[in-house]
Amino acid sequence: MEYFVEQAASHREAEAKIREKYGDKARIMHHKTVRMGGFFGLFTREGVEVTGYFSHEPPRSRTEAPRKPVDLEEEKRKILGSVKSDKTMDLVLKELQSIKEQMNQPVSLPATPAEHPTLGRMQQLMQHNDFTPAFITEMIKRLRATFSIDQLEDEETVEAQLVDWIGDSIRIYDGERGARPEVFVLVGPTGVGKTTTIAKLAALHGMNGSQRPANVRMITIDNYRIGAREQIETYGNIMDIPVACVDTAQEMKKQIALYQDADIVFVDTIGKSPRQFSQLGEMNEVVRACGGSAQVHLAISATTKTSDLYELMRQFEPFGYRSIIITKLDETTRIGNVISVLHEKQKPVSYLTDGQRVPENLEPATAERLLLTLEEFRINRRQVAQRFANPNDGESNG
Ligand SMILES: Nc1nc2c(ncn2[C@@H]2O[C@H](COP(=O)(O)OP(=O)(O)OP(=O)(O)O)[C@@H](O)[C@H]2O)c(=O)[nH]1
Ligand SMILES: [Mg+2]
Repeated sequence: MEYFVEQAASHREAEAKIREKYGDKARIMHHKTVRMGGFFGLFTREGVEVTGYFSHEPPRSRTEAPRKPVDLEEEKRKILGSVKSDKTMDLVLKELQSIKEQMNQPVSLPATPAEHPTLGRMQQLMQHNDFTPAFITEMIKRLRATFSIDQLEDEETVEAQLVDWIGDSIRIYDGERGARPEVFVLVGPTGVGKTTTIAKLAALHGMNGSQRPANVRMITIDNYRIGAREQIETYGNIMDIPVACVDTAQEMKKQIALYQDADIVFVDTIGKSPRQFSQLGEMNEVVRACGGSAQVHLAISATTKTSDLYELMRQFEPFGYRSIIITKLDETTRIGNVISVLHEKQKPVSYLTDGQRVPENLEPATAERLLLTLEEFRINRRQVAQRFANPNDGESNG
């Protein structure tokens, strides 16, 4: 490799000069505007100074074996021999540094280049579905390590594998049974659909249409918002399920004790934005009064943007939530960011909701249902159903 510094009146002229002198393999590293010509600073004109290098080696083909480690001393001698002026010394040192870094890379890199068109397409598909950069990087790395260049030509197989891995990344909450009554608490930000989801859950478990109707109760600690109490009481009246309202930890303890005969107690909570931190703390006091065996679930809307998901999950962490309920799946077509963040935080999903209708628009979470929302992926429904159908099927309806 040899270095050069050339000056010319314009960039185009400099490039032509370089091509003529050093050929097509010449590479430009740096260019800057300089004053040229004149006498003692007078009558100078503006021009460009271009620094670069050219190599005598033939370019590497894509299928060529990984390059052998560079002999650093040899390269150093060659470069120092070719240095024409002090100006290039900095660039030479930088180039040496990069050669050194190349040497520190593992020599046995996978034979598959990152830019294989199939990998590019998989990346685009994931980006289109709003998967996070960290998730995309993880999956592309895995594909690269799994498939040879030849195998990457079969895009359909690669895509099917990617869909499987996305499915595998989704954890499904397998519930906890034993405590009686089972206390199911739903927390989450304002307007995410907590009350509607509590009503849907109560209907799913407690109404006559259920396989085995359970003895269900509802408690709300949402006494602050105008109309909140009426909202849940209306559902209770329609479904003939008792509803109690509590304000304090003391009242919650009493109410749970009164409901000892129930199978499941569903607890609706105050919709607070995570920024209203102190109120979240107060609410946590009341939630704790539900007892140690209460299961807390966090409701998040499928439309939440990635940064808010991280923030929400962090702010509600003190509640010790066991699973996530994804609401409003009907309001977005791109949920890659939700799948990515849940995977990163290793949080399982328990239920999905996809509309306002009670109780229809609720179902136990399955990776299958989430995979079917992916846009533009070729999804083999039968294969996905076989592999990712509800793991809790066959148990009681919840
Ligand atoms: N599109 C759609 N709307 C929903 C879904 N779930 C709830 N909603 C609607 O979202 C709005 C808010 O629902 P609520 O159940 O009152 O939400 P919340 O979290 O209890 O609200 P706060 O108690 O005020 O925090 C209502 O209009 C619901 O009908 C859903 O899955 N999809
Ligand atoms: Mg509510």
